[in-house]
Amino acid sequence: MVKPHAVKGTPSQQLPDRRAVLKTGAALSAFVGGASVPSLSMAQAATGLSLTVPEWMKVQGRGILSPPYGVPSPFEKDVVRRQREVRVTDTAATSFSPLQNSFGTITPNGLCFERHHAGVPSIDPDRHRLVIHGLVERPLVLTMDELMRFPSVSRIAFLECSGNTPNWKSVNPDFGVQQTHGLLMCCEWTGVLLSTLLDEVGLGPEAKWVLAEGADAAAMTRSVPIAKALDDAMVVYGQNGERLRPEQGYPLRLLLPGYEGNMNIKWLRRLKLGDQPFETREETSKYTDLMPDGKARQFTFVMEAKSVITRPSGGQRLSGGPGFYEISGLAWSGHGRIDRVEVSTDGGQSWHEAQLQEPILSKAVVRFRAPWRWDGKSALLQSRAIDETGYVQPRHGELVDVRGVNSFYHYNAIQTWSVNPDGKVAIHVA
Ligand SMILES: Nc1nc2c(c(=O)[nH]1)N[C@H]1C(S)=C(S)[C@@H](COP(=O)(O)O)O[C@H]1N2
Ligand SMILES: [Mo]
Repeated sequence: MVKPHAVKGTPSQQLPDRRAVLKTGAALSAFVGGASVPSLSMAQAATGLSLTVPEWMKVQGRGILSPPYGVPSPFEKDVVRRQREVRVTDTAATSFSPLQNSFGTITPNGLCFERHHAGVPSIDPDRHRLVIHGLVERPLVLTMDELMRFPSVSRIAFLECSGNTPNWKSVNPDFGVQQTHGLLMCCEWTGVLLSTLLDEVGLGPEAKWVLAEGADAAAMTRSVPIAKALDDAMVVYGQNGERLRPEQGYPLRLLLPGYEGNMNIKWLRRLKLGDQPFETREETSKYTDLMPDGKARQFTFVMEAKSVITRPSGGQRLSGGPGFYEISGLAWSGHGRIDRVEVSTDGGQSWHEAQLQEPILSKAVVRFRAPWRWDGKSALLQSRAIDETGYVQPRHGELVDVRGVNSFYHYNAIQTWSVNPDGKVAIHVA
């Protein structure tokens, strides 16, 4: 029984037809409508085995406040951030979010990826200050308490390091989605619109760029065009309903929705208005893309549309043999909303529109899902995102044709996972 494909934005609420669930091998198409689950668990339930009373039903559970700040079940101990290779230093280092274990769209605070150039400073919020100066009428020094008195806003936005997915020249056959795409997070951020603060200080007529500086030992700085500063830039102190985590910039960070991660200065202490970009430090001038003709693309701030299947993905296994599996993943665009996501199980020869989970927010991660009946043969799983500007996520060859292979940043091509007949899923090495 094949049910009509659910329309975009509507989570499937149809329960599988019981006989359709148990029916195997009858699917004509690789993509099935509605949903079904493997029959094994039902068979077990039928034997009554799963009705024995487990030990945890025979004793009282642990009490409240143990611990006062909750942590995941110990059975989830492997769902953690990881590094990709052992670094020489762990203060100038990177950790990756376990996207393979993610559900929905929000990254839990303890799993947000980390990118630090000089470690996580330990900042006393009472002694932290935000200075706004340069081409302004009334320079300002704000305490955190003062800053938090300004009108606030909350928005959900993704943040992706422009070094995410280093697939320009080759892929590492051992990488799963945590290693290939884990420099990505999506949080609900709360803070003050930068335009509100700039209104308070009064912008000088010459002000065209804003220098943002962090209070870490790297004193990381980036320059932000004034149009972005006046549009949707925020200085944020809240992350998913609590104060920012130290790793994410406690007590204050710059948030530039859709812009490359690096410009979202953490531990923000200074904003200086000027009439040109302030790029001075070597670290920031590196954020360019070297093109085949030897020229470098500069000011490539906006992260273009991208998507990846998180389940099934490299390192996972289709453990139930041939049958129904849900393909699920994430899509995002720094240019706005995701318009649609298409999924292929034959390496891009044919595409099927995936369901998008609402809400579909501008510059936020979207969860897509597509039902799939695996026939037990080799398959190549891909997803491609199309954003509201009409931009289509490119194939690797299309991207490389334009950009060459000398870039390091801004790789956003389609990712391929291969499924072997034994059920093992791995990165596809072309
Ligand atoms: N002050 C400061 N801000 C910083 C960095 C840093 O090292 N110091 N790293 C940048 C980089 S390269 C990225 S990708 C993001 C990472 O943010 P996260 O650590 O919250 O994931 O922060 C950016 N802001
Ligand atoms: Mo980054």
